[in-house]
Amino acid sequence: MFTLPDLPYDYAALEPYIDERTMRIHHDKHHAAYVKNLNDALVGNGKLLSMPVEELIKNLAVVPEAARTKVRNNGGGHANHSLFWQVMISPKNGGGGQPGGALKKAIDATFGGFVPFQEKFTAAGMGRFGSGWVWLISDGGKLVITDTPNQDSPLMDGKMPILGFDVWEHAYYLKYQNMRADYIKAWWNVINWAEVGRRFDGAK
Ligand code: MN3
Repeated sequence: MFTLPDLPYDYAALEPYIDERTMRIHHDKHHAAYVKNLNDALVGNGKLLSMPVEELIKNLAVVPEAARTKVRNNGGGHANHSLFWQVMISPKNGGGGQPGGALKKAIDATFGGFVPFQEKFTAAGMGRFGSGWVWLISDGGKLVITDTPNQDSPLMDGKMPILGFDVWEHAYYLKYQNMRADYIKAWWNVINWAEVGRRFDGAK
């Protein structure tokens, strides 16, 4: 059985950038529904129900065909949100700013600095039509910005996401309505670069 992980911080921890009500609905309703639907899709399949969700969505071919689309969407939703909560943190506890260490060096080398990286990532977020995610991927230590529709994950293509950004309307509509650009701008203040850096170091 898959289980909904607790948020690693209080629902209001990301205020004023991401509001408490959005976090409650996003975690307790949306993420919880992905977990429930994933369990329902695999009911009776003890082997797949006991896999880490990241391993499951890396290996969708092992899922019975009748359940595969449900597992793709809901397993992706479970994995993506589990990552999303981890790569954010309250500005009071170090959220925002810029990365350091090896990740900073890689961003500078790949994108020519943090600001050009930010611009490119923001453009990907604005350009993602409809629901989806923007990703920073470590492809054998090489950084790539990409985006996916729906709840698809780079893991489904064998790529390792180190930062994920939810641009579904449910992630921002209560506070920002149609203004996705304002949500993206706010989100930079709550990124947990220490965690993203750990994931970059671990992916190499
Ligand atoms: Mn979401």
